[in-house]
Amino acid sequence: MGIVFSDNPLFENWGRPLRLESNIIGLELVSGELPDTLSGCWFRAGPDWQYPSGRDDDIFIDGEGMVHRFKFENGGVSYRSRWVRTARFQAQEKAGRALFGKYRNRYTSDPSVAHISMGAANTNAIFHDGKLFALKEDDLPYELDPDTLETLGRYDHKGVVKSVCMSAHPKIDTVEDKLLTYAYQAKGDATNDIVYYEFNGDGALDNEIWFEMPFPGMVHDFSVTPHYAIFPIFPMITDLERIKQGGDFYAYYPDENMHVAIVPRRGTAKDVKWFKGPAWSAGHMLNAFEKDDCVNLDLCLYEGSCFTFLKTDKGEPTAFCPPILSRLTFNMKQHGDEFARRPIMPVPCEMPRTDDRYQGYPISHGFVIAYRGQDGTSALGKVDMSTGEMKVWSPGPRSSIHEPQFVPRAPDSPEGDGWLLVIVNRLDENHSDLAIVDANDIEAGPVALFSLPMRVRSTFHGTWVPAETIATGHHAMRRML
Ligand code: V55
Ligand code: FE
Repeated sequence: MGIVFSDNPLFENWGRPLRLESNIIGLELVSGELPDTLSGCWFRAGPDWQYPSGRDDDIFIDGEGMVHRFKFENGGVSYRSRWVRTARFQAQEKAGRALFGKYRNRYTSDPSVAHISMGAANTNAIFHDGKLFALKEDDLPYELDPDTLETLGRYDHKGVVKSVCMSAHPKIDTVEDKLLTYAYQAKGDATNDIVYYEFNGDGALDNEIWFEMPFPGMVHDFSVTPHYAIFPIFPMITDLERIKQGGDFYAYYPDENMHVAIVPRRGTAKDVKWFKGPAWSAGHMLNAFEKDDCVNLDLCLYEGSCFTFLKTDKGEPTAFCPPILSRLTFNMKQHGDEFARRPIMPVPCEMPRTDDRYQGYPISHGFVIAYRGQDGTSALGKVDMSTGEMKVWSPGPRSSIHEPQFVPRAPDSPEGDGWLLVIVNRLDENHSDLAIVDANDIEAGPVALFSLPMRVRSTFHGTWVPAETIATGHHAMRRML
């Protein structure tokens, strides 16, 4: 029989499934010198494809999760990658073939796995309460051994979690040592329920707020400030009848609105303040902060569908629109439900990140993947949040980067003072590099550049975990306000 992937462009060139579990002890240093204060692990997650699906409609946000770890130790860097052995992965491994259907549509799966979650654990890797988790928003977290990356099993937060799934975009408060997270469609496919959870540093549930969205939309990411949790709900909607008939999990509804729920972190469902806007969308939030009577949310905003592979509710294709870093401003004292929007920076960008110690507070800089060509190349961008000016480090011709990771120089260094870790794809050379860039001077290029002998297949999101946090199980960063 053999393994044959479809001729979907998704699987061509850089997208070719890699399906490789790696262990490289000591990456090759190409140039520069590793800063000697870097000690810890960078965990990331991304999709790969365990088996060909036999369909031609696979999309890039599907595929079985692979966790990746760059370990910075004793002046060198090692790399390891492992599949997440989800229930889905194990069932397919046993059968020796793909059993699960199209993205999130359980009705297109093999009947033998109808009762098994489709969760692929492919979106993010986080660390809290001494545990490493691989996340996908349609399933509970999978716990992994941070040392071996072996899968330990599905995690329900010591039995307290009643939602059937958990977001892949929690916020970790690395100063208060808290996990702030949520689930959407939290009672199952196409349900309107959102639940917000706060967990303490010992994993105990500290707060839980349930409320309902106006429709079962997509809530891929959210944001937090000291007093609020902010949930943008986009008109990419799940229709149970459509998925039962084998249709797509989300359709884009251009005649619907985006909604934003601002939830007091110590409030209840009746304290939620609602705002409403055009049929815009976004995957990812940069940051939010409170100022005077307002909550500000900075995000990579699309004036339409953020996914070109989605169809509209009428089955028409969706138009491409660029992600523009924008600020939405919500006045918490006003009576109406409108909000203001202003662009921050004109260059399309995605995967926005910050010095995460300052999530929820006004920040001076954001770090992004900046898209400047149509040829698949990209660059590292550092955006000045007060002027909108962007500084760029371009990794060179025929190269692209993964989401950057900020690492503070020290637990108490000022905001934005630290390093950026960047995986660089050498698109024509079939391998990846690891660049370490000084966040204070990204235009100077990497202070250290390491080379891998193979590709790191594109990853979505990840987390830096200092060696001390891995050892103690607790986050111990400082915020200098
Ligand atoms: C997104 C990503 C996903 C997903 C749903 O970027 C939405 C948005 C990586 O997987 O399943
Ligand atoms: Fe994401």
